[in-house]
Order: sequence, then C-alpha cells, then structure tokens
Amino acid sequence: AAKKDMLNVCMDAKHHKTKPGPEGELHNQCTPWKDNACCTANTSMEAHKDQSYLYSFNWNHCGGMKDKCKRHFIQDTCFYECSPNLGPWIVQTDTSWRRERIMDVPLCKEDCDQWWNDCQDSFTCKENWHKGWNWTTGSNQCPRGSECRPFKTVFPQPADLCEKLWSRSYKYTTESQGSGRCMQMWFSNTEVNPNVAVAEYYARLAG
Ligand code: FOL
Repeated sequence: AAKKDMLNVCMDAKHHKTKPGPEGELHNQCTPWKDNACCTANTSMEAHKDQSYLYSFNWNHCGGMKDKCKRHFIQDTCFYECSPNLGPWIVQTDTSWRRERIMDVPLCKEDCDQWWNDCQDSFTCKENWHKGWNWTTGSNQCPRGSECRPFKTVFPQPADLCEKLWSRSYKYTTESQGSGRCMQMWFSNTEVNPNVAVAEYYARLAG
C-alpha cells in the first residue's frame, strides 16, 4: 500500500473506530492516546476490566493474575485498541471477529522484558491466547488436557511471551525505547507519542 495509507490509520477489527481522532478523555492506562486514538472512551474503560465485553477474556484462567502482571495486559489492550500508528504492520486476516490484524510489530526491548519479568509469579495453561480455549461458560477456560504452569515454563524467554501470546502480533527486538526503531506500549501522557516517528520510519522502508 502507499505510504500515506499506512500512517494514522485504524485497523478494521472488532472494536476499532474507522478513523483515528481525539477522544478528550481515555481511561487510566489508555490516557497517552487521548489526543489521537482508534479506541473510544468506552473501549478504554473496558480495557481495564476483568472479562470485559471486548473479548470476554479471562486473565485469571489459572488463578488470579498478579496486578503487576495484569497491568501489562491492560497496556497491551490499550496499545492494540487505541494506537493509530500500527499501519505498517496491518495485514488482512480471515477470522470471524476481525478483518485485519497486526503482525510483527517491533516491540521495544524494555516493554517486552518488563512484561515478562512482572509475570514471573503468575500462571497460564496456554502459549497462544488467540485460539483453542474452552468457551462453554462464556469466557475462556483452560482446554482439557492443558495444565496451569508458571509463565516462565510456558514462555522461557521474553520473546516467547511477546511473540507467541497473540500469534506474532509482536516481534521481539533489542532496540530501546526512544531509539525511533521500535514501538512502545508504554509512554507518558506528557510526551508526544513516540510511535508516530517509528511508523513513519517503517512506512518509508516499506516504500
Ligand atoms: N493484543 C495484541 N497485541 N494483538 C492481538 O491480536 C490481540 N488480540 C486480542 C486482544 N489483545 C491483543 C483479542 N483476543 C478469541 C481469543 C482472544 C482474543 C480474541 C478472540 C477467541 O474467540 N478465540 C477462539 C477462536 C476464535 C477464532 O479464531 O475464530 C478460541 O478458539 O479460543
């Protein structure tokens, strides 16, 4: 696609707006995207709930996920739902719940490493959280035959977590926050969105 089609866009997925724009207020951890977002204020609220209406996804499928781990999943949800800078990594997909997805978004090392570190005392039964759950109760439960194990056993390295969890939405990188070469899930609401420049860089590379 042409470069201009990659910048400042929203993917065609379950809860995304058709076009990015200001939201005034976004909830808590989604606040950094309030000036230009693909999520609505309501989506940003739901992003902070256990088993929200977004995907009825249960973070606590192997007992309570620790808060310090959960905040990374909330941030991932904010980034996935709100970022208008994912254009260079949007691909078509053939699933019931979305027409487009992201693939191989280069995630900054700190974002992935910290996520992995903070989840070391939480548990899960699956490596890929997109597929293969038991949904008979309405939210995801561990499928028959799977076992709850520590995150470290399921995801031995940070890259295993960031790349395998959402079917390669992310690519692990050794680039640092602020380098202009990787995308940040975490940035302060007082700084300009650092991912704007990163998307421009990768859109230019893609021609
Ligand atoms: N975060 C990021 N970074 N990338 C993503 O792609 C992403 N996706 C979700 C949330 N955060 C994300 C959405 N999560 C199902 C499970 C998880 C989910 C959405 C839907 C689900 O219904 N799974 C079914 C299969 C559905 C199908 O593929 O048709 C299952 O078998 O468990």
